[in-house]
Amino acid sequence: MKQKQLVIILFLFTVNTGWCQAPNGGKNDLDWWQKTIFYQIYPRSFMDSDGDGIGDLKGIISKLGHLKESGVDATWLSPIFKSPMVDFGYDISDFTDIQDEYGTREDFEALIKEANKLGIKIIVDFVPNHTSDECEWFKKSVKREPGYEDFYVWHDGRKGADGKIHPPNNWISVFEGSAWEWNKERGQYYLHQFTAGQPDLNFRNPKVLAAMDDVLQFWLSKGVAGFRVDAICHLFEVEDLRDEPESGKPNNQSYEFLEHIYTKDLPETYDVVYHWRKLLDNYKKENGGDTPVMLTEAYANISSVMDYYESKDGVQGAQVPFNFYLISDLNMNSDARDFLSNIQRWISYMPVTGTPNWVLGNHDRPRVASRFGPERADGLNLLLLTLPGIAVTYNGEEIGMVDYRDITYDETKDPAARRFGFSEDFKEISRDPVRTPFQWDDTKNAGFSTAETTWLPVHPNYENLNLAKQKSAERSTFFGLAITRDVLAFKRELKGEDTFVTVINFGSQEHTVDLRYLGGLPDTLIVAAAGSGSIYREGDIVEAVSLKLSSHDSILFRCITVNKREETAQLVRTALTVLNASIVLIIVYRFYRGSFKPNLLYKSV
Ligand SMILES: *[C@@H]1O[C@H](CO)[C@@H](O)[C@H](O)[C@H]1NC(C)=O
Ligand SMILES: *[C@@H]1O[C@H](CO)[C@@H](O)[C@H](O)[C@H]1NC(C)=O
Ligand SMILES: *[C@@H]1O[C@H](CO)[C@@H](O)[C@H](O)[C@H]1NC(C)=O
Ligand SMILES: CC(=O)N[C@H]1CO[C@H](CO)[C@@H](O)[C@@H]1O
Ligand SMILES: [Ca+2]
Ligand SMILES: [Ca+2]
Repeated sequence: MKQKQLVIILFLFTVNTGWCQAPNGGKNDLDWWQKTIFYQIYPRSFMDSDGDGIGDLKGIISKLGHLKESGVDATWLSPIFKSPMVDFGYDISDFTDIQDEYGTREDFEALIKEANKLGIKIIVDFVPNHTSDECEWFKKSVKREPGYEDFYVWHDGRKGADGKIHPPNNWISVFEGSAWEWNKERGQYYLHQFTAGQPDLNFRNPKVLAAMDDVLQFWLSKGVAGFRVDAICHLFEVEDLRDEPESGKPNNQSYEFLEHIYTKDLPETYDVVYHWRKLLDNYKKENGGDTPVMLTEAYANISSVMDYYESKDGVQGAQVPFNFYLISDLNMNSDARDFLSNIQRWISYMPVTGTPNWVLGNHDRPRVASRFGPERADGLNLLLLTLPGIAVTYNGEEIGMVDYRDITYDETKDPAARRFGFSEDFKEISRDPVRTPFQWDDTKNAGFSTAETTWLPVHPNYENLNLAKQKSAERSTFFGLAITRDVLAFKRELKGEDTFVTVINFGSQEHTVDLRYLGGLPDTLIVAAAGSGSIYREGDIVEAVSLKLSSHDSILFRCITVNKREETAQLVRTALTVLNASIVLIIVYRFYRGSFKPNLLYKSV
């Protein structure tokens, strides 16, 4: 029942909002990033090519075909740069080199080349807020080398009543405990909003900004299609280092203990984002090629998030300020009304020039199947892929992977969880359950690695839940036909379900086609969904023998037997009420300002 509700809102939404009309008149003037799926790869857990139990770049290259088949045309990689791995790559010691266990710069160049051959774009993670404490910049700053003295946020500390030196204020790190660490060599505290191994850069120093600009230029010149900007809302802190007020929540070590009004979402942050957008735009002006994109990660209130799109005066910012509200504001108990208002809220706040985006998962949050229930995973995937705008998903969600909650303390790697110690409830905090290796097939380690032990254990459910199994089920029913050079039609026969027919006119001319070429169809078909430019509306009944198509038409039909027709027509008129878990096996469509994009979804078992 819940899935039915989900689909109803999805359908109403896609059909009834202004988003179905392209504001600029055509569907072809959409830029590549406006009609794509961004698929996040967590490189450590995606595919291991050399049997050391850790995923790597060559592994990713070997699995690009999966992305292609899944309809993914842009992928963003969690950090692959040199790092002591205190926070699994989010502590970078060299922003322009590749971590040995992931490969080499040559491997990265090969990845870009191979991906581009398949029409897949590579986006890298950009972590500007902090470096590793093993970064050369930090080492130089510790030594107060000229030019680097103020690269980080240093402070003498304050003398307490006990006569001892204490941190300069009460700020707490996202990973708990004081956000300040004493550095003996320099004899000062440094700020770290994350682990002590991740000192915050001082963005009030123009040299820091320039150094980060260079990092962006470097990777652009290597052919990346853009950047996913990490933890952007933590970029600035107030200059006078005022104490933050208490929130009223318990546990004075926990991040929630304080209201983060002086360390998060500061107005200066936005200027940096607008500055980087200009850098990307200038890069394109000077070098041509596809538009480089910026995707920003900020968990913040909605007005703050919207400012990442553009300034009050229309200065452009990130094309994709991640919309985390499907993650943060919905859960197991959410119903159709909750989803609908959540979706509408984003649209209501978004600037008219913006493109909506929908994020369902990442390497920090429990998996969709674990958050909403495994039986709703398909419904949520369908929602994600059919909402207007950009879908952002995390590797493994396409097969409905679930969190592996039984990782022991000994096996736990996440620093945020390890600091709790054995006795504490590290499981509540750990991000490892969502980071287990991708489940490719039912062979050893789910086909991820030939190693005896993998860096995180493979979920034991892999024998039943894996891509190969889902694909073999999926493939058996595909039948396609190019009826004319312009018109692609295919039908999907699903066990125990009605048959679905997809018709796409790729051309700009009108056509009249005879769908009976597909074989085994009834004389009449019912329109289940149609693009905004179509003359058809859901619930319309057409003759299979002569189907009129307008230019660039795209229609999804449902085949019904004559005696079921009235009953089903009524249903379809209301919504695609029966599009439930099993029907996700069909190729689903993304309704985007009138353009359809087929995306292959694998059914979770
Ligand atoms: C934090 O709480 C603990 C336990 O309640 C207490 O002992 C400690 O003094 C508190 N620390 C601060 C800085 O308030
Ligand atoms: C959103 O956050 C910003 C920055 O912290 C704050 O100034 C603003 O008042 C907040 N708005 C709402 C509606 O809470
Ligand atoms: C929907 O899914 C259920 C099981 O999840 C299945 O029994 C049913 O046949 C499916 N189809 C329809 C049309 O409800
Ligand atoms: C979702 C995400 O990327 N989270 C990252 C935010 O930044 C911190 C520190 O760099 C990481 O630990 C998180 O994984
Ligand atoms: Ca490896
Ligand atoms: Ca900062």
